[in-house]
Amino acid sequence: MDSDGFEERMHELEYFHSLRLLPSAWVIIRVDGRSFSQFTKSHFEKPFDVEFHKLMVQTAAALLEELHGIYAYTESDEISVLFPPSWELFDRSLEKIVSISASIASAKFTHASQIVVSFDSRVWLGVNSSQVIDYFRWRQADATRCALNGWCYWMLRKSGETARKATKILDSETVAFKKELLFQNGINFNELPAWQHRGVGLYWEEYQKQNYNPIEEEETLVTRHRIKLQENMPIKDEHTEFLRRFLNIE
Ligand SMILES: Nc1nc2c(ncn2[C@@H]2O[C@H](COP(=O)(O)OP(=O)(O)OP(=O)(O)O)[C@@H](O)[C@H]2O)c(=O)[nH]1
Ligand SMILES: [Mg+2]
Repeated sequence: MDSDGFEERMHELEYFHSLRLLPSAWVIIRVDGRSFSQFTKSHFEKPFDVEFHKLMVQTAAALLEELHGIYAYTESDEISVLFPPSWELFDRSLEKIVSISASIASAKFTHASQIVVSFDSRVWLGVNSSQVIDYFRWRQADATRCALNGWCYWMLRKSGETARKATKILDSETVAFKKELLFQNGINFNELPAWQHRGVGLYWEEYQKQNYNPIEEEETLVTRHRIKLQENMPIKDEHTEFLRRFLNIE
């Protein structure tokens, strides 16, 4: 069959399959729920639902575990997972990384919620650790912006505004106006649960476990790893300090 190079010509048209992530770059995969503004409307509390948040945390943990990430951050319907420059999973094949991360997220969320959902996925590359810090500061700022807009949007809708009018008001108003709007309606934005406006982080921590050794007939202490959830994310300089612990392997 392959005598005329047919097989080879067909493979050549899998044009992107040989594409690899830049060697030695930091890698972040970001998955994002597809059309979640529609699907969450009928299944979850607006603008935020703690059950939805827990599903996102479970999905982030699955990605961290299965892809061997070092840190994950989730806010709203998105999850970012960080990998060190030495990460070599799937031989750094772009197609594999993007498609498998999207399928892990879709499968995990669907299985945990019993609602069929899908996630898209993309790759971000950073040439040094300060770009990685910038990346997570950027996503945290996005969390704050989305939380403020989400709270205001539903406040305006409840007070009788149409979807179009509420969106128009939010597009043109300042942060101060939006915070004041919430305040006048009994909500202090800065006192909302931190996961809503700062997102949450997940990382590996070491712990000691008692282990019985039947040959030696004695108890020994062994070191294991488990995922730790950072519910109360630091901000500004403290956020940078917090992130540095994952970046000292460069
Ligand atoms: N009800 C509810 N919705 C949420 C919650 N967290 C996130 N969302 C929704 O998820 C949406 C995420 O925004 P986008 O990713 O920009 O919107 P999308 O509809 O998923 O669009 P695409 O990602 O482009 O497919 C928000 O606008 C919210 O509507 C939550 O806790 N409760
Ligand atoms: Mg989305």
